[in-house]
Amino acid sequence: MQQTPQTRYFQCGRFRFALDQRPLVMGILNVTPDSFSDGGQHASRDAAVRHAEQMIAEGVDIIDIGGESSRPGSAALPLEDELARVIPVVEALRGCGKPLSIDTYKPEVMRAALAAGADLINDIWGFRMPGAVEAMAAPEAGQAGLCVMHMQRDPQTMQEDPHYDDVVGEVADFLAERIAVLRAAGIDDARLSLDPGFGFGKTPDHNLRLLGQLPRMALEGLPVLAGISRKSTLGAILGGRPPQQRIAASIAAAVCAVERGAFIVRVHDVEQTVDAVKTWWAVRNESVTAA
Ligand code: 7PM
Repeated sequence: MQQTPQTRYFQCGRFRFALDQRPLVMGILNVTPDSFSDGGQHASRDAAVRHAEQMIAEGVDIIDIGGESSRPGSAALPLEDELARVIPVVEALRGCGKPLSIDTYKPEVMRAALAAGADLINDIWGFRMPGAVEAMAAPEAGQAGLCVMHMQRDPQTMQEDPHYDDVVGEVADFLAERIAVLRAAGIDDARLSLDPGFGFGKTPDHNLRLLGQLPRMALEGLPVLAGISRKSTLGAILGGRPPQQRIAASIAAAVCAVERGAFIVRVHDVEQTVDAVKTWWAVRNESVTAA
């Protein structure tokens, strides 16, 4: 369904965000087993809940829960392991007052997470796995949001000499094709967000071109999510700095993204990014009101 200008918003399960409000900060919550603890699943769940509580205190708008590392070259996590990591965290956090996003491409994880109370599914595969579109179009998915991300090739091979004739045009064409498929399945535009997938089958120059041209990702006026935090393009700009020393660069990149129309920035450093986005918003509005 097409939206009229008066009703433009991003529906994120139980939550609804007007697109003319301050851009949102999505905090990254990795749920990975702690190799130094013998507490197993409970230890990883409890550590994730503590990290989420810290991000909430820092002003996070959306919590993005991920159980599988999509690190370039990494192997896939078995379904049962991903479910065992992610679902207890959704159950523990569903009453936290913030929308819960699940970073997954597996339809079984989507369905289980939505049944457990997740509000948004963030899919690095852009809902291309068999059954993913159907999982999101099912009545059980309710009004859950979707983040449709572009990736060239797959996490194992994507960083082996990425090539495009026109990176911005090719990423936009991919996102347009996915929007068409999701609409045809009956999913409302209000549930959709788009993401060029920084670092997913792209060189640093591809990523910088996509960031510079970010307004071209806002197809049909849909909200754009940008995930640049601590990524290797920032390391390349800084002469090979490691991820923990890319925080100022990450904040600068987040401000560049919101300046170019991003509605959601996905970040590790919530406190600093919230301050930066509020400051950008106040300057944009020439007013401190409701920063
Ligand atoms: C290693 C490399 C570990 C890359 C983790 C990553 C995005 C995402 C990720 C993004 C959306 C990271 C990435 N990145 N989901 N999931 N957009 N929508 O740096 O850019 O967190 S994983």
